[in-house]
Amino acid sequence: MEWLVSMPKVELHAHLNGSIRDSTLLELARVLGEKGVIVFSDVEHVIRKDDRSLVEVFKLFDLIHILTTDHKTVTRITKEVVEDFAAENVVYLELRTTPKRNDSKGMSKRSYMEAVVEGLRAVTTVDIDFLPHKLDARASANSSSANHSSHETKRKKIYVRLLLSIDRRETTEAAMETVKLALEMRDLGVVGIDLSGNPIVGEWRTFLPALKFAQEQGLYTTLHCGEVPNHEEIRSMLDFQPQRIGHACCFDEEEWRKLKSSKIPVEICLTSNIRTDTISSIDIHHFVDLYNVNHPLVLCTDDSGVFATSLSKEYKLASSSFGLGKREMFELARTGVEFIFADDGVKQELREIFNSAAKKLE
Ligand code: 6MZ
Repeated sequence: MEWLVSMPKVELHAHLNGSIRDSTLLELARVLGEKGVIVFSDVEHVIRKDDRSLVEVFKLFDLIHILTTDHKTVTRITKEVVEDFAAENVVYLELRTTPKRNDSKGMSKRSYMEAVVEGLRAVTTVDIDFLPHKLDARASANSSSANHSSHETKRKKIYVRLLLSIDRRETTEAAMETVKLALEMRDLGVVGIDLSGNPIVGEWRTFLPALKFAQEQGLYTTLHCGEVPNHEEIRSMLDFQPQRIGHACCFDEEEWRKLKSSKIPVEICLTSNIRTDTISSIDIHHFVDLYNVNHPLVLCTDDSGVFATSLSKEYKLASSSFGLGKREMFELARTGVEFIFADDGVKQELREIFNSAAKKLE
């Protein structure tokens, strides 16, 4: 496990509110319990439980959102989540979150996202690079000198970029609002749009106008695709040609063929799929087939808090379940760099990080 922790890794599928430390959730629940907003003893066991069905997971998210949706907390959890990923040598994190409006807290989708960005600025345990390089030449210069010094002082550095999620409960207008916000926040590190939320809720065609607009405007898109066997939707999503998809669990033969010929990279979330029973057992996980045919893949956590996992644990699970050694796991991590949504400058810097780590493997 030690080498999997120390190896550089990229995380491309992590939901902010799914990645919160249990200790933070319990602390927040205790405070709201004291204020009489919730009954702490009712929620404590829900937070502590780590084996949930897909339906229970979405109930838990509703509870988490009650605990976290104020500006100060959003800033806090963002900072903690980034620091936790950096602590296990994630060198590039694409963090996704659903911008939320909460009138009782004076929160708009924009102010929610500003609180997230505040959380990125608040990161202290590592150097963080979250602004696009081409728009911020000075930051880039600073970051490369920080990079240089980080090499000398061994201070860690993490690149973070943001994806704004559209929740499947939302309307076309609300989805469009999220895409417009993403466009306005490109200079603050927003690189794309994700479609997520309970897969049995909502219709794909509701979100299509907003997703098409995002693509036309040059935002990257990734879709939760095939978490349930909705074949019309899966085919239509593949026709849309997003830059990546998440999960790809419930595909039929025709859809596998379509996916493989499309070469769309798949964000694989092993523990999440097993815990939610989307895949009945690890030895029949589609990772194996996709890996064997060399389909673009990246291992991800999905919700490290909700599923009590970490990216290193996901690598360990893949390594032990599928018999992959050190070199193979390293190459798997390294290819993830090719599927990131950040600009080519970041990609190049990440390739260099992996190149120098590769020398130590030999
Ligand atoms: C689909 C998921 C998900 O956006 O509030 N989310 N959507 N499938 C999954 N697999 C288990 N896990 C998380 O983070 C929480 C939100 O991310 C989506 C859900 O919409 C959930 O409410 P944010 O930061």
